[in-house]
Amino acid sequence: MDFNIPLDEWTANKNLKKFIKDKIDLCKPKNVYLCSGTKEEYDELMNQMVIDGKAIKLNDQKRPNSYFFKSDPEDVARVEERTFICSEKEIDAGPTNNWHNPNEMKIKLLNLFDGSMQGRTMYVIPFSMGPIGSDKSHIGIEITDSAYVVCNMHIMTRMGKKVIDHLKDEDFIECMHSVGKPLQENEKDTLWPCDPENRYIVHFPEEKSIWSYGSGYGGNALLGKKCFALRIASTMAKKDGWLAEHMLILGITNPEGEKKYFVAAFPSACGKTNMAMLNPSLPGWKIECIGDDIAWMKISEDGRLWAINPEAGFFGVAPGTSYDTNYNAMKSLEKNSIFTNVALTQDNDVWWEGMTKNEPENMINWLGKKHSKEEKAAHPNARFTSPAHQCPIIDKDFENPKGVPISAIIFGGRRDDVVPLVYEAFDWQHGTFLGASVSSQMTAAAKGNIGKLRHDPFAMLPFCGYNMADYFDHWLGFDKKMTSKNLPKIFYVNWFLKDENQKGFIWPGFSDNIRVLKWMFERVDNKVGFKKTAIGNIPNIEDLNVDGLNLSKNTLEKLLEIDLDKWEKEVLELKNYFSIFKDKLPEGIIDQLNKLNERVLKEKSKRCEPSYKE
Ligand code: SAT
Ligand code: MN
Repeated sequence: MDFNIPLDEWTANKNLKKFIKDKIDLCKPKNVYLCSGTKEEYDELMNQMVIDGKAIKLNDQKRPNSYFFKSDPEDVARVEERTFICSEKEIDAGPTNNWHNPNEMKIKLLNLFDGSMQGRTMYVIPFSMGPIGSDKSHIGIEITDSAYVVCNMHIMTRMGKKVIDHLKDEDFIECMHSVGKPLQENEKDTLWPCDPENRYIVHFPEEKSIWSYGSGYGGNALLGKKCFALRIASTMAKKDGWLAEHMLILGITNPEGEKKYFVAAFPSACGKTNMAMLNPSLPGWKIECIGDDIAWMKISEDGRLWAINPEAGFFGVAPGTSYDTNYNAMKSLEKNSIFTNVALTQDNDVWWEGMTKNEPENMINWLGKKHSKEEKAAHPNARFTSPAHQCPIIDKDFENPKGVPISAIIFGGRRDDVVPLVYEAFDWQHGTFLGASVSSQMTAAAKGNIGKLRHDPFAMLPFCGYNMADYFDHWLGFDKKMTSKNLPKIFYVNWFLKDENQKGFIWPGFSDNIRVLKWMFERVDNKVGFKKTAIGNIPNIEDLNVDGLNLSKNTLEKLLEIDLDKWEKEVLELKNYFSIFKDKLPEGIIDQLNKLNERVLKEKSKRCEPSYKE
């Protein structure tokens, strides 16, 4: 076998050498490339893809060192229905995951991977999720036949020789990936090889391995992201007493210079990346970004929860991103970035719906055709891959191996009504219940009926690698591991309330969300009070800074309204949803649901009492 460098020179790790040799025997590649992680490597791979017609180099004056890719139109997003958790026991995957018998699945995969890299290069990518050497980081080895994956991993992870040097005898997560398109002799490659009919994104939690076949796209192929950092890591976290969460991490500094870190979990299409990079509208307040998608949190000796972002880049949705909606994301993607399924302008730059008010003339759409006004120029799930350090507000502790201490945990969803702008959990158990209750109305960005409610506990629905009921249990008991004075406070937010006629949003959102973060910041220090309600603690109206927003008293009341009739229905809705977990549903969740029900009914009965006695 032809290697770019001798395997023995590259690593002395016996397990790693065996892993690579076994996979060569299985996949039968033309040659093997052991990644160094250098800029030269990245440039060479990109150059070759440009020569092969798979990538277009963008205008260097406008967007230096950046590349455009268009995928196969059938391979544009994660494929949840083709994603499997192959735990030994079916019950350990739970009702929210697709389970398959691990032995049968292995046989299926071995068949698919047998010879799958014929005629191709097999790349070996050592990568660290989290700063190299941090006690919170973990190492993976991805084997792939896609140079596009290698280049994306260059941006999204710390990868290459430095990880190998660190690995020594340590363990690593085995990540196998093939686009599933072996090449016969003299067969010409397609521009985006994949096998949409045979996609499998498979996780073996007990042996901590990932096998992904048939897709070259995002979370299906960049195995460090959702597959490792969430699905496999969540099972590791459960076992070893930490948290692997689908959460952004931000730093918030008040005008007095005091700083705190918050994490937040939202289902898709709730503006998570925008919040991670928020540009505050309140003078003197500052937001800094640690991460926009994933948080790994462990308890340190001080009894506090500390978080790192396991990723090194942003893999963000392009459409809707503009200098107005997310200035810092736009700055992050000004150079050294990869764009997938966006539109190409006539001067070789990128464009997507929402980037500018007016559409540039003569664009090529994501399908490679001349753009016409009737069609979308960019695919709604078009993505940018950009280095995190290019974000103008990247936090100074982004690379800190210790991570950052977390003061508050925020959950949220998109709801026209029912859920107020913000409320605080009574305690950790109640906060866990809020996480378990996360639901969001669907937008056009997801498959399904627009407006329909989708339950997405902790925004982890497609990402929890084990039985979600056991995950609730892990959270319910997690407070015991921390010292009580340092427990993060837990909040729930809804930026998406609409007026009675369901027309516009009544909260301005975006930069003005700082006003809600400010209240939370001050709640953490008990500097402001709250009003106790049946569902949780809401702000006293005077504590919510709405200066300059021109909100009517009516609107303000609506933002913080708890409609008890609607909450009675909400309790039933939740009860119905939680029934999918059958007898696995932890007592703690049942208890919280019952208490919520009692509080709502009690409040309602108070409301019905005559306000005067005859
Ligand atoms: O494709 S990714 O999983 O990386 C992004 C997403 O779908 O959330
Ligand atoms: Mn995500």
